[in-house]
Amino acid sequence: MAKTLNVAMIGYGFMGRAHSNAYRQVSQFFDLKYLPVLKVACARDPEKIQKFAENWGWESTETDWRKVVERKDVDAIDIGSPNNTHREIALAAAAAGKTILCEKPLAMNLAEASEMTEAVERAGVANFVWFNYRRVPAITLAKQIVDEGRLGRVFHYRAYYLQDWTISPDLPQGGQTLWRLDKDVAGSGVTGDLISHAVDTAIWLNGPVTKVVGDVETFIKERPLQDAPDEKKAVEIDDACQFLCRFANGSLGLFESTRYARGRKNKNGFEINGEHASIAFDLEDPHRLLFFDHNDPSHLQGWRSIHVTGFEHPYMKNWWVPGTTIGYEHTFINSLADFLKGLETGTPAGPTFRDALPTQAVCDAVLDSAEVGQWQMVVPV
Ligand code: SOE
Repeated sequence: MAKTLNVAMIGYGFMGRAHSNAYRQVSQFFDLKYLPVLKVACARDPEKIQKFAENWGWESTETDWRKVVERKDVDAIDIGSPNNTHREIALAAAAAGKTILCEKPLAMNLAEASEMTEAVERAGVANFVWFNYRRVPAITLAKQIVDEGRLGRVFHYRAYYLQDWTISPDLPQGGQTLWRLDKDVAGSGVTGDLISHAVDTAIWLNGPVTKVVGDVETFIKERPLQDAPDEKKAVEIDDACQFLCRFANGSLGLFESTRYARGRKNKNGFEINGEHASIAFDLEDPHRLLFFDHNDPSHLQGWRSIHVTGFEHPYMKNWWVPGTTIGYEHTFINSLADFLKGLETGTPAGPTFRDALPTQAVCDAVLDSAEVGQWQMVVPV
């Protein structure tokens, strides 16, 4: 018997759209007991949320998230609003006994993330963080290869996440679309927004990070406000962030992230070098996983470029026929499918709020390290 899960979507920006699309499609492509119902979409602007709801098929709208949390006909709250709202909404939703799906980064900092984690665990509500890149089939395949022990001892983990959309000094900060540049709303710059993705993937593939030493830079020191273009405000977010780290398995880590890499729109990738094999992935070529296996006969050794589109590859049997491809939006649909399967089986899909804490702890430690100019131990969580 199918069970409905009445969802409330808070926020209607980029992630509101990505999540709405997932709710609409997941039941068509995955065989699941829980069927999401697009119950209510919420944002402060009544006209914009109405238009959004009509476009995506949400049954109703609200302009106050507190009303949404109180609604008896809502089972799950999806927090897709800016980072500085995550904590308050999550605490209220947990107290109301709602299932919670939260956009990344989980919170503005580790203290908030820990409070949110305690709240969902105390309330016993299902919870999930949308670190969607785990569900790129090629990245999930990398996890399978690691779990199969094919790498042996890992020596190096290298990751980058590069964009270029904030290079212009005329780009304003704040407001509805540029809040990612305002520290009061975003918490941090590329550290929370981009490197957090790379760290989530890294911890998932290579285990906990124990210590970090990082550096950050704000290239443009002042920007106009989106809502008051004649006014300027100091920019306090990190425009670029790089750090070295140590993993608990002894491997060395190297991470780089920036919004100032001209020509790089969303270049997110990593390479892992192990004793027996190496793996490399780049989101600009999302269907391919590169794999080098030292166990191959020596005259045949070389990097294999696996086209991750076969029925034997993660998620792909739910989509089209082998060799055809899927896109960015499917990473959200795959994530939602796993989350709903977790509700069904009682084994929660990760990352739960607790699973996301180590990422938050690494991001905080990197920012602390950049401030004091020294290695920082990562708070064990
Ligand atoms: C920033 O530009 C951003 O939209 C992030 O917020 C997303 O998490 C990332 O996946 C794409 O880039």
